[in-house]
Amino acid sequence: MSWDGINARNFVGGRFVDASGGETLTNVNPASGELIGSIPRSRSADVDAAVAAAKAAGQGPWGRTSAVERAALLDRVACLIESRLEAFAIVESEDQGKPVGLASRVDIPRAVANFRFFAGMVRHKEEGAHHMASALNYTVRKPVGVCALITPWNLPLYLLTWKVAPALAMGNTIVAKPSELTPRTATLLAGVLSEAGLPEGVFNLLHGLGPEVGAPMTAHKDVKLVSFTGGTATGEHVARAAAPSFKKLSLELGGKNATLVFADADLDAAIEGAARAAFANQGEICLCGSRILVERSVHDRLVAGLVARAEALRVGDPADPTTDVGALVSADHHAKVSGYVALARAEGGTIAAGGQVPELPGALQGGNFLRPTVVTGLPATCRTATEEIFGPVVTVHPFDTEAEAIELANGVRYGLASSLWTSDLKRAHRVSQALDVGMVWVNTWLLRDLRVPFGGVKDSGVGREGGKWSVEFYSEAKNVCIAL
Ligand code: TXE
Repeated sequence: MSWDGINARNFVGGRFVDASGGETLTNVNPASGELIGSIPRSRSADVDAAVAAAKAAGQGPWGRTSAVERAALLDRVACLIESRLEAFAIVESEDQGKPVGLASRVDIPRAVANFRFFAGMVRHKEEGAHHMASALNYTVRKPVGVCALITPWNLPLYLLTWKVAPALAMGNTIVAKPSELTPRTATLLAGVLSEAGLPEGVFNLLHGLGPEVGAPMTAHKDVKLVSFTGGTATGEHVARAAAPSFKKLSLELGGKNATLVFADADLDAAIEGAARAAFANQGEICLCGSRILVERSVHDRLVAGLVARAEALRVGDPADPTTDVGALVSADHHAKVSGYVALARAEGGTIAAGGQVPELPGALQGGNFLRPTVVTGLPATCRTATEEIFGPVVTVHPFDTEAEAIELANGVRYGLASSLWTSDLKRAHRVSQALDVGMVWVNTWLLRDLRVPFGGVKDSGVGREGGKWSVEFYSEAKNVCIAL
């Protein structure tokens, strides 16, 4: 790969380049605070160049490739990432702070799966026909054009490839912007796409800050589609910038997801599931269950089990394969999450587990670590229990009736996902229907089938991606009506 392994580079028109102004930002290892390289600080001029390259590539041979050719290319990309899984996992862990074991087991295999899945999807895609007495309609799906793909720092390669794979499968061209906090696996991906034979200009990558690169991308007149995953406040800016030129838009934003535990649940399984939902990836997943609503009769048992699990988690060096919880992504984010622990105390909560920075040896003392934290005794309506914290902090609230549980679950501005633990099948259906969210898991959490719709309601976003929803989003339907 034409990449030195340290510094992230832009990739424009098939070449690795620096930002046109030569400016750079620093890339810091969140587990130590040490500098690990530099990142191009791109500006509007770089956006113009990348969009021009993407537009030209769409008008070239790429625009005439068949779905079968594109599927073969995606399969080659999947194999190349898979063959370097360990290198990708190490880089992801160093940039993000997540345990390398998690990156090897989940993030990078999922990136591989995204390419394989959309290769299969486009290979087997069917198109519609509608017969009339005097005519035949058939509907084809055409590429949308230049897609701006903007991704966050929590699952860097996983979320980027969730957008890149279907966008390429449907014949589009891309300008991608990963988070400035986690730039390097996107740079590795650019090299892999090129090696797999993707024509120049089809995939372009820009690094830099949101307002300086993301904003001009979303407003650019030649960008026809924007897919954004990130914070809700940023999502508002993106929606405003995209609106005047009527771009296709998908926003996957924040969450404050409820884990609902009923007394009839298998409590051991529920505790295990609730702990995983609270602390996986340091709680930095939009789907994390950051508030647990539990039927009062099992509240104390659940809290005891959750505290025991939280305390058993090994917090420490992300490079150690036995680590369960790594570092938060940045010092700023650590300050934000720690601020919520202080707020929980001020709001009258009891810190039943965690709440403090662990003592770690050597360079790790400069890292952004926080012990998995369980807070009890807070009203479910307070700020700690309703605002997105996005860290290893979970609040637990008792309820008395099913109706109250549903009301509490729906009582936040977000509506991304819920997980529900019960052994009563009728209750499972009833509560699932009543929850104002895009996704419900029953007696499990984060079990993903790439064919199903992914996305949220309320302030958690607009639109769905996944399976045929991605195929539709990353293409334009065109109907042809032929008189017979
Ligand atoms: O995300 P941002 P931040 C939540 C979480 C977190 C908060 C803020 O609560 O604490 O959001 O995180 C780019 N136009 N989530 O500030 O800013 C930015 O460079 C276009 C939830 O780090 O939303 C990055 O590439 N793009 C979330 C991407 O947007 C802009 C994951 C996301 O960054 C831009 C991350 C602009 N004006 C944070 N400003 C989830 N849903 O998974 C920034 N960006």
